[in-house]
Amino acid sequence: MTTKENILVIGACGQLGTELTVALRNIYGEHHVVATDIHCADPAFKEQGIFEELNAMDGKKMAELVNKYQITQIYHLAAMLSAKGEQNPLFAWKLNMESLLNVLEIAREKQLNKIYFPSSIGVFGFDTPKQNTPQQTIINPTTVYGISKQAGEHWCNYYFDKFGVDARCLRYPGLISYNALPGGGTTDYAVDIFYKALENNAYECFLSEDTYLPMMYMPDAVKGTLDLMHAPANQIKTRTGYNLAAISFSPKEITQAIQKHIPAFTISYKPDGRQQIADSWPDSIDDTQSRQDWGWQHQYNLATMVEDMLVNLKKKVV
Ligand code: AKB
Repeated sequence: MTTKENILVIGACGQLGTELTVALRNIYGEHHVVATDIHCADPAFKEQGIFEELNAMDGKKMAELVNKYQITQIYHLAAMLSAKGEQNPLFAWKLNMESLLNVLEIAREKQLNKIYFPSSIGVFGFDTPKQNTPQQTIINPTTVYGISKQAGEHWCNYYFDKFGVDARCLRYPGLISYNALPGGGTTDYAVDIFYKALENNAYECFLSEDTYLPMMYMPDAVKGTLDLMHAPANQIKTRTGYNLAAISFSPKEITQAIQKHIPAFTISYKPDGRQQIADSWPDSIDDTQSRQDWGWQHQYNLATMVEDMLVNLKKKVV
């Protein structure tokens, strides 16, 4: 791939950003990818390429960085997730919306080539069909996070329609990875469980045993994001959010999959406020449109994801 593009990643030190930034640097070259975040817990990450501190609500600094590095594309990953957002709803709304509007305005003014905005299964609510949730359906989110993602999808669509901004968007399920931790989501249990399985052989889960949720292993999420962003514009038929699916499982099922590798592992259940959020989300997602429009295919199933997580986490925590 040629390197005419210069890419700004906002929220680069988060769970997805950490891995997407590495993948983007591999494709475009380290001098063409500018990682930004409000703070970065891992000093080594800052050393791996260009890093700038950026509060995503600071539109002036964002514009300065776009000028400084002649940015042509923005991946806007900064957001407050579902569970944390419920603890501070007004700030979650402010952060999630102001940051996106900064990105969209800069994309319009400076005629950027493309922008990427991550949406989520959090847009769905209690009256959405729970099994194989279609792309176009009843969307009545129950969390501030979900409301901000639904509004964000529509802002992307608006900027595409009115100003021709090439904004692209995926509705991620819960993401599972071993490099960086998620922060403040409802699906976070599916990452925590691996750490506790390796550290203590026991995990207390904040969701009930039969709570099914759509999930995805990080290599698939990175691949899906890049496939969408690299697809020719005429293949992108949806400018709100594309459904994206891979695996669907319950805490009980992931426990059984982990027990194949760690037979002594046990789980107990103590549902908290996150149970209500999980209950409002789909069990599984129909992503036919992504598969048809731009060729989406996932690679990891529950068994292969669990095996790969354990192999890689063992190197980190044991
Ligand atoms: C969360 O749980 O809030 C996120 C999401 C599904 O968007 N992981």
